[in-house]
Amino acid sequence: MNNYPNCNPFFNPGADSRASAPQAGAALVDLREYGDPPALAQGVLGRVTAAFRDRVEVITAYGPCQAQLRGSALFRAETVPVTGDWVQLDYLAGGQGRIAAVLPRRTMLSRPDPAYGGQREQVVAANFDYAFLLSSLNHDFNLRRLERYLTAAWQSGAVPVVLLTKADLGEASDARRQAEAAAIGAAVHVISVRTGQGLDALEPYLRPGMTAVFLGSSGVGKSSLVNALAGGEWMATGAIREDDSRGRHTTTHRQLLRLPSGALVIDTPGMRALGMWDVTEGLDESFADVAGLAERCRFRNCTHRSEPGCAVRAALAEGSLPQARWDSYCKLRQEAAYADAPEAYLRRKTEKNKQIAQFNRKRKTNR
Ligand SMILES: Nc1nc2c(ncn2[C@@H]2O[C@H](COP(=O)(O)OP(=O)(O)O)[C@@H](O)[C@H]2O)c(=O)[nH]1
Ligand SMILES: [Mg+2]
Ligand SMILES: [Zn+2]
Repeated sequence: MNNYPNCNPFFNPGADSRASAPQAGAALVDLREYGDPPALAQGVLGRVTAAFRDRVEVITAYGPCQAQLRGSALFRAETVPVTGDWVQLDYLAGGQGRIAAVLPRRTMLSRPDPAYGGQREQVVAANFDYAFLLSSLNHDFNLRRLERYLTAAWQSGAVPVVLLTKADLGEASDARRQAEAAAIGAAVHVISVRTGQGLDALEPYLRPGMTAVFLGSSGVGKSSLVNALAGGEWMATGAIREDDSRGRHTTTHRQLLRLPSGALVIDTPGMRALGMWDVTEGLDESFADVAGLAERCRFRNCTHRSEPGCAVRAALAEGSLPQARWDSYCKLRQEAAYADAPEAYLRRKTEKNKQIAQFNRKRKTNR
């Protein structure tokens, strides 16, 4: 669908395309079919359908094309275009486009870049309306991971939708109940690409011009679902090694496709780990139950450890807040603190360790 030949975006069969910048005649493509195109004062507008290290594939009003990144983007001095981005293209003599600017993103999902030891941001995809969070119902199902994805999805600005996949392989009601409890405010659907179960329920999200990004571990069935919705083998899928429920990494880049319904979907390779950036805001949404409890503590700055009138500890004691969910919240909260301000976090931590060491020394000498 999007495997375009290397072609000139501004190609105008009537003009000498090497001599002059585009005077492209009739537009071939209505970009509204590719989302919600922003206005552009100059240059040619395009949406990135696939992103690679040094170039992108773009759809423009004059058809699909390849475009190079500017040198400064390669060295990450400026925004690196990702799949789903709207970009302004310049014409390069020789029949290639070049990215002049990445337009402001409406939504985006980012994580600490594993290639830079987590010190830099890696944007996974941009300008999507829905984040489909896929989790398979075989041994892959992991509530803690789902909580992570939910938090990042809320943070992205899009609407998360949880899809429990491979319903044909097992009983779904337990996982569904757990997912619904964790995914407050997000819809949960149980689906199977094998049997077609639950696919109808996705129609309301897949309206013309809407973009959905597919997220989840490798092997959960993202590409299979994209293919089922697209009605063809557009994305490669992998046989799964059932012993450890890990799929092979068959999807190697992020690809935006247009479905027959008119919706856009972005397929992504599985991510081994979804780190966290600046997620405090997303946390309070994905853990709305915990945040709500904390508001009812007697003390505003309650640490939920030993204060009287602590609503969190009360809920833990009576079991209405599961201990595992609380632990998970505390862990993500700690990571969020680190992501928001790593230096301050490390300073606090070192400070605390010093205090503990001092305390232990004192205890020893007092004995
Ligand atoms: N039984 C069953 N297997 C599925 C289903 N969806 C995908 N699979 C299989 O799971 C494996 C991984 O699928 P793939 O789409 O490549 O996963 P991705 O890595 O998330 O893109 C493939 O062998 C698929 O055939 C499903 O609904 N039921
Ligand atoms: Mg895949
Ligand atoms: Zn409290």
